[in-house]
Amino acid sequence: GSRGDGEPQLSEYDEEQVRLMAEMCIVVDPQDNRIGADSKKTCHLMTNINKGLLHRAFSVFLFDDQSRLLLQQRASEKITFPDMWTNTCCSHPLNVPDELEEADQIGVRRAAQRKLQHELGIPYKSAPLDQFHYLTRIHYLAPCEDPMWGEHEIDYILFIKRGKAEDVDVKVNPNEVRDVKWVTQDELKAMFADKDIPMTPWFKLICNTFLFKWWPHLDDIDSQRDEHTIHKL
Ligand code: DMA
Ligand code: MN
Repeated sequence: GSRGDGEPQLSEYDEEQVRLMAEMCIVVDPQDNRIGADSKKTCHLMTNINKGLLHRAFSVFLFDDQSRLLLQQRASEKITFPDMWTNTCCSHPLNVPDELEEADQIGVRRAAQRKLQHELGIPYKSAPLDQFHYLTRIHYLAPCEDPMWGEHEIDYILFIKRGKAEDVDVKVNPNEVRDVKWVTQDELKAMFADKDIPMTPWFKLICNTFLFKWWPHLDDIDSQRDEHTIHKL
């Protein structure tokens, strides 16, 4: 909640998640040009989003050898979108030299590797930088259930296909992730049809536009790439 003076009270939230609110995100214009940096907290407050503040993000979709997608349920500790089901891993490249590098989306790939490890315990060697397939970017805005918080991002979509599900060494960080689940296309559609299963807004948008069009092409996924367009969803 807020004290009523516009400055949100973070003390009611999980201490570790509050600490992460100090991370510095990359602020961009609608063409994804870097125009500055601001804290994760500042970037996710709807008061700032409503004034146009926009930041860079990524969404990883990790598949096994049977083309099943790994989903996660966000931890109850998350300040934004707690307990919702979503794609494998999402976060932000940070305003540090390694993650600002734009050639071949290398900064975003490094951030994806870092967060797969942090949220799901997937070792760096199991997610090599050159095995992420960058597909396209989406631009979306979505408030949280608590309307103080929200997302307004240019989101880089990354696909990565691994081997057997049992060999993808998932060890969840319980402060980030409550549950995980491997799903086929039909199983994901069934989850969507169940109104009692909460899904994040960006995952819904990607499912309703591109995901089921891309999924049959996993073994030739670069054929689906649209690297220049920023899709306004
Ligand atoms: C933010 O994800 C990124 C997208 C694409 C919504 P997040 O809230 O899971 O970020 P973090 O894990 O850094 O809190
Ligand atoms: Mn964000």
